[in-house]
Amino acid sequence: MEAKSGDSLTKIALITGVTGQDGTYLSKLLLDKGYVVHGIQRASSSTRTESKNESIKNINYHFHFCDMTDYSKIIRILQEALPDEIYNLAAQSNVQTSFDRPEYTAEINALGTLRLLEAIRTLGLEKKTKFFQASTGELFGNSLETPQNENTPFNPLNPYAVSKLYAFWICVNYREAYDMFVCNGILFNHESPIRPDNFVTRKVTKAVVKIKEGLQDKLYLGNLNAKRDWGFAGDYVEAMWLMLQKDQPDDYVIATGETHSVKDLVEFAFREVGIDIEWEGKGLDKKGRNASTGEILIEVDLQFYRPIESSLFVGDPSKAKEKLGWVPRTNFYELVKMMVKNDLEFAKY
Ligand code: NAP
Ligand code: F7E
Repeated sequence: MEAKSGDSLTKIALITGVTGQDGTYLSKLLLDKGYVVHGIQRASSSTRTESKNESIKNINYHFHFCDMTDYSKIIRILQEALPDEIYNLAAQSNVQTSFDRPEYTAEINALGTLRLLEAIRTLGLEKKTKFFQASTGELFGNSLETPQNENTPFNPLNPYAVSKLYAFWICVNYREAYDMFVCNGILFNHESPIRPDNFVTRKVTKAVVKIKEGLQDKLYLGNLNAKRDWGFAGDYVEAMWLMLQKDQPDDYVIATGETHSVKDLVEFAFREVGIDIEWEGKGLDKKGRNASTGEILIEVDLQFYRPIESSLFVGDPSKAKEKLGWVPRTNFYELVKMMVKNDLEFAKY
């Protein structure tokens, strides 16, 4: 099937997962740059409604209902949009959920990516359309190397990471086999005030504000010792765009290069509302007290532990810095501050 190719100076982008955290930031970034943006969202969005994404009010924004399982619909959308750039952000992106729904996770994350790549080929868009794949630092799993870079071997430790491993390699395969412009962004954790609260940063900042306001008694968490490399989503979508502006496709680690534990995150977020935390006990018996009142505010709950996980992630973004000129602008403390501030504002209404 041959698609007609438009010949306009205005660039056209297609974003899957446009209702998600990154989709929201990326659609704004591209619209601000003058792109026409086509967004794919599910008919029944599980996390957010379309009204949360301000971009949809822009006249250059067009949305399409489609599930990543629906190949014929994907074909029709690509045929209509004829995108210069595709950003594949749609995913079942929660690691914990992937243990409960491994097959669904593979269906969307692995085969969904394949469907998009095949649609590009089927429509003869290989030379027109550049493709960004939202890959993940979770690919590294229990890596012996710290920090992890583009040459670090993969060792995924959960169904989410395994599904993204397939997506990573099918992208490399289509790049090499069909000479397509395909980039993997190996993204480490990135957060924002619109991060859903089934991820630990938002769960913590929301709880901190509710506890401060007297609306919640305690915060129950899983592995407090896990260390993650947390950056700001607004910075990471810029890296996605930069990758597709290069002449040659490549894969890049996008990370801050710093790591912090969940315990650090909790301490810092509470400090932002004027509460100092003191810890006592070990493992499942570990508790965090309000240092002034002695009240127990944090407890560990086994249900938030994963069957297996890496205790330490930290990425090395040197290649992105050198080749893309990308550096993270927001550090961990600024990020947590931003999230707590947003939740405090929200608590007023
Ligand atoms: P997110 O907030 O969970 O957004 C995921 C998006 O995918 C949502 O728009 C969701 O739609 C959509 N989606 C889920 N299942 C779908 C389906 N069957 N058909 C169509 N759309 C579907 O994720 P994010 O944090 O923005 O992350 C964006 C991408 O980067 C994901 O691929 C994620 O795996 C990857 N990534 C994220 C991080 C991170 O720390 N944020 C790190 C590494 C990689 P609904 O709104 O309908 O649920
Ligand atoms: O967990 C620990 C948990 O769910 C972070 C996704 O965007 O980044 C994200 O995956 C850490 C883990 O994110 C709770 O065990 C402790 O060590 O916020 P999270 P994630 O699993 O790192 C990667 C790079 C992605 O690609 C993913 O799409 O926090 N943790 N206690 C907890 N985590 C949660 N969710 N809830 C807790 O109560």
